[in-house]
Amino acid sequence: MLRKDFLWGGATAANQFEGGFDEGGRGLATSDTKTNGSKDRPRKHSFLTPEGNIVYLRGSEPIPADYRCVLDPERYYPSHRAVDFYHRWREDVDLLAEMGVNAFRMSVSWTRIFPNGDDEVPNEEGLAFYDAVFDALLARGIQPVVTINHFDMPVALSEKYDGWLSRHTVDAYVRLCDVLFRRYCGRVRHWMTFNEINLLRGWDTLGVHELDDARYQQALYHIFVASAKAVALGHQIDPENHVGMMLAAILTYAETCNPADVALELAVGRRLKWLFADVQCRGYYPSYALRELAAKGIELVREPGDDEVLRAGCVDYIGFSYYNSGVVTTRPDAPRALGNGVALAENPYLESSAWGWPIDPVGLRTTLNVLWDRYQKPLFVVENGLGAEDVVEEDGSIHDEARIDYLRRHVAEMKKAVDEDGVDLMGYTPWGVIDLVSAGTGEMKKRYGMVYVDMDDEGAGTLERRRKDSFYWYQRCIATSGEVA
Ligand code: BGP
Repeated sequence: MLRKDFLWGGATAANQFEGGFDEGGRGLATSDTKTNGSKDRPRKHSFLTPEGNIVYLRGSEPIPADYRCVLDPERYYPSHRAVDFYHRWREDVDLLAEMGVNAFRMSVSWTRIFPNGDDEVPNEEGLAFYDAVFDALLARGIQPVVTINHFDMPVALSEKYDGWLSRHTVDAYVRLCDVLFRRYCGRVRHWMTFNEINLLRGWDTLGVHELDDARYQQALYHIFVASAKAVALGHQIDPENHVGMMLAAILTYAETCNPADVALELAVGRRLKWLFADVQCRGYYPSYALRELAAKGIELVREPGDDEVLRAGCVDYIGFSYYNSGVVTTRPDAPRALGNGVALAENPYLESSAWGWPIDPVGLRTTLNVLWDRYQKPLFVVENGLGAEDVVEEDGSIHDEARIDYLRRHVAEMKKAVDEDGVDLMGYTPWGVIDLVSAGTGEMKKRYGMVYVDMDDEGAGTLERRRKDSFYWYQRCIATSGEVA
């Protein structure tokens, strides 16, 4: 049986959902300089070169230190209006309430609260916006579940301090947390420090120029320290706070029982996810990671007391996203399959979404078991769902059978993990419950929602909200505690 206080909800992120990018005193974030794209056309950031030209680079490319952020008036940047939650939150909260959820996962926009990331005083207008949203949710019996940092950062911190490469950013982040924990004390009880901490790999999420492996490892170390400090602070300010981590839980299978495939799967798993969960759940770097750093000749710059900080900042729970699994193989010519954050080898036993992500509901049950066995911490599925195109019928209805099928099968496996395997599961918040901009491609047509938003890939549309068939399915799913699955 699911817990009595099981959280049924939906998940979003500010840079994909909120909009109002230059309103209410908000400052520029790295996500604001990211264009839209498609499956075959990657999203890029616009920069101004010292010669005064605008150039476009992917967040994963090393960005020269003397490039400045710039907005190109000719281009469409999806984060600027996103789906306009900033102005439509009342209607959206009503829709969530009608759906029957008791939790709503959203992130705060750092630059709405500290426009430069580290201003002397927080921006009252930004804080008041989240006051209003949280109060409206709570009035409808919906608990806010807040991701403190989801895939963006203040441009000012990147330009002045090289983002997470600097210890200054740790202090700025902890100050943000301090303001959030105090202001929303008693109203927000569930927090996550960093979204998909194992996928923070480019300029947009790290703010680091000239990124290479050594600089990445240092930035990551700072993020671990910042997260640990946030956990301890959250507990100190309100012992009722649950402060969790958020992992892209990419389940990997070895392609064959060839010991070389199995050994490679172990190594890939460590690099892809275990390092991040090990540090955040156990409070120290695992030996395999220390050996790897030493072998590469990377020496992390640490401050006295950091070890204690990491140990004292173990997370209360593991929030994770689960969309697909992937296959690891030593065969160099194995065909690749796309997936959340990383492309691995194809799995002939699975079908894929229209965006090429393998669909593996049983893998969710496996993932829950593996995480539970390894850490014995409460788990929270904070993202799951099918990115698919929707067709609006003439009468306005949307028959998203494939999405219902995906969700139904995943909920069924999730329940088995609880009922038959004894996993401790806190809740389920499927991704993009109200349609929002895709993080990977910046498209609007890659939809996850149960509520349709009338907007296309270039930002045109009325933004009107419409209930899909999955809306009514999820309503029944929640009402029956997942039985309709
Ligand atoms: C995760 C992110 C989300 C989200 C989701 C779906 O990686 O936490 O922000 O967008 O994946 O990915 P996409 O939007 O690329 O389909």
